Amino acid sequence: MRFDIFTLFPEMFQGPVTASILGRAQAQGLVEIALHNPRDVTTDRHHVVDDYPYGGGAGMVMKPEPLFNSVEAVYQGGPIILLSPQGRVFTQAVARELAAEPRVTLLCGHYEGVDERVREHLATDEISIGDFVLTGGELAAMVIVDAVSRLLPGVLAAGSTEEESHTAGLLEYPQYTRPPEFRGWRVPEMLLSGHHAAIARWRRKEALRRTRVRRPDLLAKAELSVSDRKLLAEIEAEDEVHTP
Ligand code: 9D3
Repeated sequence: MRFDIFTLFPEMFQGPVTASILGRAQAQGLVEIALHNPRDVTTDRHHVVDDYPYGGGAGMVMKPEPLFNSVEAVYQGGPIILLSPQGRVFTQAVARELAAEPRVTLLCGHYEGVDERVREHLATDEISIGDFVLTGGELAAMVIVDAVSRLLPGVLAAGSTEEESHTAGLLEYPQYTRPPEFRGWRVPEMLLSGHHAAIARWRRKEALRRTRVRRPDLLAKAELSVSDRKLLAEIEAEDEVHTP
């Protein structure tokens, strides 16, 4: 899969795309990340990429021409996503949608925004990563590249995304590693028992318990089996004992 990222600050991407799992995925040829700076295609003396907003107001707006020209110079199909606070919110479902594309183009805005004609006539999609304000679309683009790349075949160790589909829609169960006692805090005895079926049941129950407390919104949407309902009933009964 290939990502073409258009940004005035390509250096922001150096760490995240070369390190760790993304770095290895690129070295293996599973993911290709091409960075493009719209400033490089400007032909005016000062390589201007932004200008004052028509009608006045604070801040600068990204000019349409450098973005259109730089995209058109390399575009070979696929969605053109404008990262913007006004886009549809990025979720795991959107990540799965994008992972099915052979090429994705990401346009990073900076300053107070981009000329509306980019949104109307260049972008095919608009995505936000959540309701908080960033200084630009670069970190949002990195979030998307990371979340999408790890879904591609071969990027993660075998089995990692398998377990994910099994626990989809729930928070994760607590994890422990050695030592069995650290500063007097013991690992739950169940996990040391070697009783695989009982461990699986304990983990499922703790995932349900945690989701119920922290993300009741997720629990309401989750597809629960009959045994999940039984575990939840147990959790609710345990709760009765502790709440006066
Ligand atoms: C919401 C504030 N805007 C109205 C004054 C101005 C503005 C601030 C910051 C416009 C763009 C930005 C930069 N943010 C992004 O480009 C961005 C973003 C974000 O801020 N939050 C979540 N997702 C995204 S995707 C791109």
